[in-house]
Amino acid sequence: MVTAIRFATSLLAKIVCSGFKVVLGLTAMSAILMGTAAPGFAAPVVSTFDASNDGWNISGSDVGVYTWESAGGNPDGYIRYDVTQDGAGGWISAPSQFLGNWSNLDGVGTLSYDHQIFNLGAAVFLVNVGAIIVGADGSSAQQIITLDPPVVGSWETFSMSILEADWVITTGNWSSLLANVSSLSLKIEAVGNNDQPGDIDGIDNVFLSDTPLSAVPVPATVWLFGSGLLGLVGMARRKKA
Ligand SMILES: [Ca+2]
Ligand SMILES: [Ca+2]
Repeated sequence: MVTAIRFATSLLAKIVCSGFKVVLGLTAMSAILMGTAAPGFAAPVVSTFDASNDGWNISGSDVGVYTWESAGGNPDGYIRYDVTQDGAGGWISAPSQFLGNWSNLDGVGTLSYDHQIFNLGAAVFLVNVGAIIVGADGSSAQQIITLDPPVVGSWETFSMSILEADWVITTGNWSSLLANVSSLSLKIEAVGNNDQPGDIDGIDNVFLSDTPLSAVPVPATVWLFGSGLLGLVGMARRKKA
């Protein structure tokens, strides 16, 4: 009897041990498989600027003053740029949490932000906003949205699909750009002023999502759509739910 129990215990130990080896083997194999796949972008990421500038680069050699404001945004904190005169800059640059491998956002992702023109300034000849992305390989793409006529004094949301057809590739290649995005810049200075006294602008609620534009869930406090069509999509979704 004792021998039988010893045998059964030993057999059980062997089975557990070999099962453990199989588990170990599978774990090692999946680790190898996972190791070969490039890590995707952990979307969504958002900057509300409510507690700080959230690591965005708002310095620069421009003719104007960048500040983080704790109130007056959409809501609360935001980034503000008071342009004394047109300069070479007028862009703010994203911190590392917005950068990296965007390949999994290709064709499905959405980049959006809120912008307000507080003051147009003098001699207005062009008003636009938009984004530039640059890859570690030197590839770059931009999407510029012309505002005609511009809305002054209220927050507007601008949303861009991460879709090659929507961007102008200025250098290199879309796929290799997305494989390692090393820089994302948003145009905060919206108004061309022909070197006359400049515009005053703000940016709030930068949002990078892995969800298509038409399916982005919309917290009402963050998303005040500039587009009536998008507003209708949002309403349709709420009705269904
Ligand atoms: Ca805010
Ligand atoms: Ca300007």
